[in-house]
Amino acid sequence: MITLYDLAFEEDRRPSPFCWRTKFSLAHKGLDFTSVPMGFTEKEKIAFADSKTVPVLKDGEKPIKDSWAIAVYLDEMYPEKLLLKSEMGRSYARFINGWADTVINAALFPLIVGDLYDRVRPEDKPYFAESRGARLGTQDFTGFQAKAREKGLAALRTALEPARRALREQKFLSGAEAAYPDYILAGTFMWPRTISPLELLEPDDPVHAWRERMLDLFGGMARKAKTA
Ligand SMILES: N[C@@H](CCC(=O)N[C@@H](CS)C(=O)NCC(=O)O)C(=O)O
Repeated sequence: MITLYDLAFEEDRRPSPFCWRTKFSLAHKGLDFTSVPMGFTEKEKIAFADSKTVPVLKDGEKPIKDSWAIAVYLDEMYPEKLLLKSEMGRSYARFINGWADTVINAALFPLIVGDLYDRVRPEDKPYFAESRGARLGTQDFTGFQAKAREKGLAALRTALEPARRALREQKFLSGAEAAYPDYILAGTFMWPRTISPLELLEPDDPVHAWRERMLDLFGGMARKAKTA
């Protein structure tokens, strides 16, 4: 039995971009799993994996932490439909992983931090305010978000240009079919989708059409998730 520990917000919203990478990966492999919701301040739930972050996966008795390590593990244990195909595929996915973490997620966070704060579980608000406040240098998340959106939305769209160029030529980042590079970026888009009314993309953007395709995968798994 596979269990996924997944970050939960108010009204059982599931915004974690890293957990979405794993949910797409499990669906890609057709693996059933049980999802255990946890708030920021319920870290005792994932102590067995020696982790302070989610996703954490428990496969039988084996704990695996970190979304990238989980993808590697799933390919090793369930090689039927690979997430990280060839050596070059794996290197490409590693590059996309770093790009999403350090460029795209970093550009997106200031644009949605106020909406995140509004929807975090009440019992997690002090933790969120302190940890994210220290990162941003303020706990006025609404004001910070409004200011960030003045220029930040255009900057984010520009930062997405490498994906846009690829998606003009091919259906998915991974080619004709989706694989882990797509799940990484799709996970990023699930973050705002589940907690913020902000629309990030123009309707004629190839990234927008790709995002629709990602929402449709696996019987509309991601589309069915609670939105803002
Ligand atoms: N490198 C990790 C990052 C995971 C991560 O940062 N997860 C966030 C949720 S989106 C988390 O658990 N944060 C806990 C906290 O801030 O206390 C991965 O890819 O799994």
